[in-house]
Amino acid sequence: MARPSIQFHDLHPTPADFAAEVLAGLRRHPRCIPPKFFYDARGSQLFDAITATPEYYLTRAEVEVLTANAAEIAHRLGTGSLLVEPGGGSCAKVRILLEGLRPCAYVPMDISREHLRAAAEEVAAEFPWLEVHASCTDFTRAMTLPEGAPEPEGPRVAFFPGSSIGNFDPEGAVRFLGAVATLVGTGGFLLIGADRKKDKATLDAAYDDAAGITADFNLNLLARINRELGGDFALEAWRHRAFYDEVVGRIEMHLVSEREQSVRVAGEVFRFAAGDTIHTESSYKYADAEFQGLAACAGFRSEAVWTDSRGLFAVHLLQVGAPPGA
Ligand code: AVJ
Repeated sequence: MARPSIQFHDLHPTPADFAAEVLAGLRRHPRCIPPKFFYDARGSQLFDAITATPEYYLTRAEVEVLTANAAEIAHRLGTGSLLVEPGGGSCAKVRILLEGLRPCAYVPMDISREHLRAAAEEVAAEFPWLEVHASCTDFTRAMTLPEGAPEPEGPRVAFFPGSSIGNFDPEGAVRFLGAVATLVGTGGFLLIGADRKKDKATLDAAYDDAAGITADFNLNLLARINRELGGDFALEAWRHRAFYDEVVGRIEMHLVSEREQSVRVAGEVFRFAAGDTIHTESSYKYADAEFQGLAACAGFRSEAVWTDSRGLFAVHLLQVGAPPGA
């Protein structure tokens, strides 16, 4: 059972400055804190619990789509591809594709070093034929292939599941898609999950489950600030609010101050009136044609789009066309 361990490439990404970003976000109006800070150990657990709630359909729907279409996806991509997963720190959904796809190598990229290392080793153990080149990097700053990644016979393929694209505003999404297009090059592919627009009731419930797990996930941000930044948020004086804005086409999550209060974070005092909010997440929803339009702005054309049986969630296969003038 001896097999080479994974290749681990460490680009030593600069960790996010939690204190600086929280303070900057609390000084701003409207106040906001970036959603990337949800995912401490407790937040990651709570996110996993969200994906198991009856209301949060996204994960189940995407897994259904990938499972039902794994063979066709593999057929369209061919074997011997180089499969890259930006933010793929847990190597979870890619398992659905690996057996059929048989890529020449898999390159998960993530900023979270030990999480990435453990997940990469697990996937390598589970698929002994697979060459794994884990790359510790902040893909939002540097999306490059690690040195030593093989030159594939087949195409370069990026995989970005989960509707994580929804956390970007549309301009940011085009920028991200452009970086992916550059990474995979002309003829390269992107397989990406995007949650679809749908009725407000379904979306509101998905982000405000009856068991209150999404509320705990949102409020955990304040607990994290208290713990890590010497904050004194009174957790009982804050409430989770999530709603779908049908005009903008996005979920907004906020933390709402239940009363007038002042809060100290890292020595700085912030005053909140009753009803003031901190915007903690946006999650954009896209009609298929709308998403294809964004992708076109970044140089992709649509090869295929698959949805689940209820039509809730889309997985898009996009290919980089020849650059204009080529
Ligand atoms: C991980 C960003 C895709 O927006 O649906 C779930 C995060 N927030 N419930 C999403 C999330 C609240 C999730 N993404």
